[in-house]
Amino acid sequence: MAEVELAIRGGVVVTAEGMQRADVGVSGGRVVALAESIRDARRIVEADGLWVMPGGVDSHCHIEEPQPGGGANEESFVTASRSAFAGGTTSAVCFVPQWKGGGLLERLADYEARARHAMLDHSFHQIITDPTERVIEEELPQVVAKGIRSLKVFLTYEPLHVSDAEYLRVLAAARKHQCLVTVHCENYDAINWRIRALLAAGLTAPKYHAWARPPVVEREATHRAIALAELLDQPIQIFHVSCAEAAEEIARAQARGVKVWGETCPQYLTLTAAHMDRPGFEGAKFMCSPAPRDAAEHERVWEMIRRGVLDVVSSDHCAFSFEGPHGKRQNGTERFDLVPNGIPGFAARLPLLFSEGVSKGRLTPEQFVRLGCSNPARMMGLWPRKGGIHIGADADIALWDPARERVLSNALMQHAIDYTPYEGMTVKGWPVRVFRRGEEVMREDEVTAAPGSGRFLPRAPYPLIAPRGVLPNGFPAAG
Ligand code: DUC
Ligand code: ZN
Ligand code: ZN
Repeated sequence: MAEVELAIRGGVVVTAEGMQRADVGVSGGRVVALAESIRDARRIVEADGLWVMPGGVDSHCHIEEPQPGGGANEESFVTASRSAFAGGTTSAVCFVPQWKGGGLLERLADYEARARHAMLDHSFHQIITDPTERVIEEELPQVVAKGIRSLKVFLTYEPLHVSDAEYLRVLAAARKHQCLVTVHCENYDAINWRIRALLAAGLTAPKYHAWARPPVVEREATHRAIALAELLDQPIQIFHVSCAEAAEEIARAQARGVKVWGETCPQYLTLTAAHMDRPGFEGAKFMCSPAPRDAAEHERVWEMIRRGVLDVVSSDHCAFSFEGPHGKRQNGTERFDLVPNGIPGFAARLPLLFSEGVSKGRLTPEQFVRLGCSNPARMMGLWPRKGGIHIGADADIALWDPARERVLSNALMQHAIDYTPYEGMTVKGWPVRVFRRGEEVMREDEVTAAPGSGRFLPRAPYPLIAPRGVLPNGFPAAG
């Protein structure tokens, strides 16, 4: 075998398909050899006792997302990249916003400029909040031509949510342009009705966030999102499923052959509504949507993962510091409904999934790789380049010590945010070295990648998101 640039030797290679003792040879940023022994290498990394796993793919994270009032999320592409590498993730798909009344292209140009500073490889979802004629007919084709193949719609949130008519319009456009549609499923009117009633009763503390959006509002919206996608024969992914009753809607549709997939996040496996009931305003640190449920629900969500109904675990990293003018207190502390939704979770995602999943016996190592690396890559059209360790793949590799125990702290997260909701939790299993396209970017918590070294990942049409060709009465509704 010709000399390789880098050999990772002596580890156990873990992929979605299995585990094997093998050396990994890397040249030109790609995996070029998997063999029992690779001796001829310019650089050798010893991985005895470590698991050699694909770099994580986080297909749902909000990074430096511009805000309608000016400014952007506190997490920049540089700080987010550092945090991602610290937690074993090497690629991410994040969001280009559209604001009601505005277009797509100006926002995209701004976002592209921000992302040029990234160290992690990245692609974009296009959020659609206002599918006007001009947006759909003139701008969307130009967005897709740039290799953006996933559209995101919100069925709740002021001012992001779309009506059913607007959602149908996005579905039809996605079908025409061969995109995936990803959906935030909660019922806007039901939540607002609950919020008004809670406020009128004087129930304003952070814990009432969960009371305003119980599982039924998620189940209803999940059912509706699937039914309308089925009407138009458009593949969709349901984002951040928090509870079994919403997942059951997905399972039923999957059993009918509908192309619908479900994602969940570590917060729905570890955090509970009780966290939002901490004294004072502390509960705001755990406030995200859908709301965290309870320990029994965590086990039901694990069961949905094991059944394959939920097949991606993303972070939904959407970070606001606790203190400061852009943080959780930006609209005061007196009303739960004015607190910005979202929690930081980039670095914690894979360690929590590994620890709660593999170390506690809920998942095999192969399942861990599927949920955190290869399935998100397949779902987003990044496979086979990302998400696996096979000949020709980008050499995005994380060396995990399956026995390393760590207590999660904000410093370990390496993000730009002043807290982590996982403070004090002990995890077993930790990524000790990370390579992105063959370059070592993290070693023992020290991130060494240069800002701007990340690459944009344009996506071509991929078979997973092709319509089935099954329409309720054969009438081609798209257009
Ligand atoms: N929920 C979302 O849907 N997006 C970002 C943050 C959150 O909590
Ligand atoms: Zn969402
Ligand atoms: Zn989100």
